[in-house]
Amino acid sequence: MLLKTLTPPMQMHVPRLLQLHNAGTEAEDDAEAEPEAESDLDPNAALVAEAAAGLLAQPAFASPKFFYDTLGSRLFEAITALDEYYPTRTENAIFASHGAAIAQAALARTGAAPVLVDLGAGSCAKAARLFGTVRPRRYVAVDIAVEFVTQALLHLQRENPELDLVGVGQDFSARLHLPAGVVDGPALVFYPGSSIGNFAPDNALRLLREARELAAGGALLVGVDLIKPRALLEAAYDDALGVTAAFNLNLLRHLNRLLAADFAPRDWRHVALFNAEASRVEMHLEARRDLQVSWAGGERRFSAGERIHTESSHKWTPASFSALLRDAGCHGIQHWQDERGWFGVFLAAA
Ligand code: AVI
Repeated sequence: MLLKTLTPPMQMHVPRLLQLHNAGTEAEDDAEAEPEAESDLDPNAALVAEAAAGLLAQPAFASPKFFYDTLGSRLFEAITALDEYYPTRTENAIFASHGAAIAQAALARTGAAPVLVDLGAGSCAKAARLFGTVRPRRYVAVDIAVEFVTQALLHLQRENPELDLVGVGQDFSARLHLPAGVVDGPALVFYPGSSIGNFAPDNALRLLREARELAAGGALLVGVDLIKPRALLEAAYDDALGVTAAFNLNLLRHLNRLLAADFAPRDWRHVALFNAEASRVEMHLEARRDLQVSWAGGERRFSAGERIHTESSHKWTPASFSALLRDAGCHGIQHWQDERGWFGVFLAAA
């Protein structure tokens, strides 16, 4: 017979989970604010209004946040395992080779035991790899997907029973602003995965400024995809297996649910191209034929070849991203990159 030895349960901190959305936090700050519109109070109504406005725009667009329903999140996980999609594995390799040096340099800026703030935390796996070297006294996971991050934190709590864990549900694409007291000393604000590239440069600057303020004299640690030959970039966003195409087309299924729309994914084609002038890979959905799409409260005709712009993924050089960090008020910038110079991990004092 197999006997299991059971160890007594360890003392655990229960993760604190704070669910916020940006309109709510702004209203708290501004007692004189106008009464909020219905869409400011109901995050779902705000998403519906945002999605419908994008479909009616000329040219039409949809925010990349509409990729990430449950299937979309799984498809993104699959993308990170593709041969063509180099960013995730290259960033991992940089941390594997230089993780100790990066942590040491970060702690030189924040002091020992910083608050570690993880933007777009998701499964929390990337930040968890820093726990051993950075030894944060608190880990704050910020993500729009509250349920996903809650599950991840509950799992992390079992592995790290002594660590103070906080989850914040927030769409920081509009504004990054955490509740008072969550960051109560120098912080290391971690934004991996080249997600900063999904912001247009003026918005990336705004987010970095907010992250610098949040770090309160600590530091920012940001993963950034770098410019490389067009063929490599376009293959990374249009893989041979069609996983990225499915990820892009799945946005239409998400809009169907959100807006009660009648998009037929088969009527649309995935397009990925490098726009060298704007230094970004763009993803679009292109109508295969003349068609009409309807949703609750709206409709639009699309001609064959007409596109919905679904994502821009900006690519930087070490010099241009360092300049952006300086414009955001950071200093003491260092960066580590892989041997091919495809991806950079930037550390900056806040
Ligand atoms: C999440 N983000 C950094 C990815 C990117 O590379 O821009 C999203 C993605 N889109 C297509 N493939 C991956």
